[in-house]
Amino acid sequence: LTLEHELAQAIEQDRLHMAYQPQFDCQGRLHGAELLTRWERDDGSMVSPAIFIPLAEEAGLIVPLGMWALRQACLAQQRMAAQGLALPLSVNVSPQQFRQVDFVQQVRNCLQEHGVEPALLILEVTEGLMVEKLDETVARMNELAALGVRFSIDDFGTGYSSLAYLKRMPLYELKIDRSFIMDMPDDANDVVIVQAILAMAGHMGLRVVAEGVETQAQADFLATHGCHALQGYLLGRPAPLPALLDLLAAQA
Ligand code: G
Ligand code: G
Ligand code: MN
Ligand code: NA
Repeated sequence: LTLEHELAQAIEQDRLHMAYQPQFDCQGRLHGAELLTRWERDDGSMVSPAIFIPLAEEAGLIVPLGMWALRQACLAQQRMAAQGLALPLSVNVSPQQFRQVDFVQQVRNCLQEHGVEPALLILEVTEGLMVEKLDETVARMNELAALGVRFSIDDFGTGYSSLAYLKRMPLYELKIDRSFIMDMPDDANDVVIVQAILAMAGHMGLRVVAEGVETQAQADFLATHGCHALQGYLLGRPAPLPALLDLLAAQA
């Protein structure tokens, strides 16, 4: 059995797992969570998403995998609602999934079936989405935004997005890539880049999440410079849903 076939089976048989990484605002309040797919093989070994996400993209499995992830977000919202809780959840959407003709319909159905408020769903897209068919991309984003779904640009700063294109998109948030956060605040170049992103986002009315926050010095710098939310090992690792529900219930 090739790794590709194994992955196809794991998706089909609902044997992937979802991890939830919390995001906190700079006052320390839980503000949202990102869903990160995990794959444990039958022999108990974990396959890194750095391996299986590109594999899924090459094998055309990213569409069913992405749908599975979207459904996990809706199911998680259902569970939270049952406890009187709500928290925006961010799901990664690869360009291939976004470009499916029925993507808008799939998202709409998934929200409706689970009775989920669209504003509680944040779709994380990458700058790779902007490389081609920009008019179609923007039109589709607008359709989803009209439903109330929100968009975040993931790994911001690492791709090829032109700022002119960014301005045309119905965006809610930018996520500063971990590579810019890693060596802060010691690296003067990274400090300047992060400050520039924060200033630009502020002028564009966008919220900013910093990814990969691992040290208190990074968190302090980001809070001081107006970053809205922090995600990273300093604040919380990706963990199963019950851990997130406990965090949320504890501050309700
Ligand atoms: O923890 P981390 O190793 O989970 O994730 C590595 C990469 O895999 C990240 O770039 C993340 O965006 C991506 N990833 C994780 N889960 C999903 C998913 O459900 N769909 C897509 N498209 N990418 C994912
Ligand atoms: O979707 P994206 O490419 O942003 O995926 C986030 C990735 O970063 C996931 O692989 C997640 O497990 C990982 N991650 C989250 N927080 C940290 C952190 O503080 N440090 C490092 N090194 N990785 C992190
Ligand atoms: Mn992401
Ligand atoms: Na990212």
